[in-house]
Amino acid sequence: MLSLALAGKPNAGKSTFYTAATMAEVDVGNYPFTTIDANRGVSYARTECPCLNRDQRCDSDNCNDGKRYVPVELYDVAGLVPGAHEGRGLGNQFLDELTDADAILHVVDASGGTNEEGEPVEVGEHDPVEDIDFIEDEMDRWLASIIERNWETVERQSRSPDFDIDEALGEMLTGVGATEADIATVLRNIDYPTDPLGWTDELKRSLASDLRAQTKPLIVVANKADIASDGNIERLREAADIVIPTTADGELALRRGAEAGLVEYDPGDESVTISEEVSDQQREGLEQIQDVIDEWGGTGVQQALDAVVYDVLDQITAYPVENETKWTDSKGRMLPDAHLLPTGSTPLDLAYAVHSDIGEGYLHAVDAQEGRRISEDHELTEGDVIKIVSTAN
Ligand SMILES: Nc1nc2c(ncn2[C@@H]2O[C@H](COP(=O)(O)OP(=O)(O)OP(=O)(O)O)[C@@H](O)[C@H]2O)c(=O)[nH]1
Ligand SMILES: [Mg+2]
Repeated sequence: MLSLALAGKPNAGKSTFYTAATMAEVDVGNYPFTTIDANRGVSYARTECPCLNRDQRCDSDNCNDGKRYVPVELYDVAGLVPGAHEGRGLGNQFLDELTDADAILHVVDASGGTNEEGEPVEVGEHDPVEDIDFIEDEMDRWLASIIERNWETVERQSRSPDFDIDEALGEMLTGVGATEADIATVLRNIDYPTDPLGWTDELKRSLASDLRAQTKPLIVVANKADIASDGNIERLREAADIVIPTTADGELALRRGAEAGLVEYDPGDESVTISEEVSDQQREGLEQIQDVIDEWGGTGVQQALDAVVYDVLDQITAYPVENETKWTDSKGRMLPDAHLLPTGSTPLDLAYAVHSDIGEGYLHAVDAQEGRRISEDHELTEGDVIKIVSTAN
């Protein structure tokens, strides 16, 4: 499963985002370092279910009238302050927790109501644009310090006659969550000596930051958009590539309201239907959230998850089925599973994602929407419904 981490300054709203996105109970408080141990849970990316192309909607628990929710792992870690790589705040422990994240949702308090350390100040007093770069900088320094610590080992290995710099770096960097492909991509773009003694500190640092950019892509969640000035949001948008104005608090209220039957709302919807039963005060609160939704196209929570999964990590959703006409599994359930795969994936990749045995016994695949066989190296696209024929099924 893809793994997404919520990172950012203390008090930015990470745990609120996490609670809204997973509906798990965690501590939320208006003081720094409310969260100490990472919370891990399941959240979802939203897409259009292929059942919309049929007369009948599917019966998956993760589909609501064609709104399909595909599971991803989300985790909420302790707040990070400048200097974390040197152990400030809860420092290094937090950074280590990012090792297995595929991407990072950087939660920023766009209202400027918390200072550099995450302590509450007057709304607008702190400039959130100043918060944008420090996470990447902290991660770069953290990675650089790991590389520095392990460099001696690489130097020692280089005395052996069959030493290979790429192999040695590969071994070292897989430990911080990089794949062989990541390492190859990064090394292709820098010029470096084959003798580890010839590497300058600057070169090691640029290896660290290139690797971070490759393995930890990031978007900015401009949270507390309900109380942030439009000017702040605009300036954040100028300062980073992908910025999603968000009210995590608002999303949480809507999800709880939906659970209690007070509103009709599915995560990611652009409108909310408020029941007659709410109190005047509840109605006022809900209407304020609707204002944020109208202004930014959603509360931002679902939009941020979708942006990371589909735009940043470039995933597609594929639906394996056993029956290519009914789109069902062996138990007759229609479109029971959805798999996220990187763009460019093939039916064989999908087979392996379902189960390694299915992949190993792969014979051929059928595109169930088109009703025709497709080759092993055919490139899958978003929403493909695929029957895999394998010796293992
Ligand atoms: N106005 C507003 N307040 C919010 C929003 N999201 C979170 N908050 C408030 O911000 C404060 C901090 O929220 P948390 O979710 O605990 O923040 P955190 O980033 O997990 O903080 P640490 O665990 O201390 O790092 C709480 O008082 C939340 O109610 C939002 O969208 N709008
Ligand atoms: Mg927290």
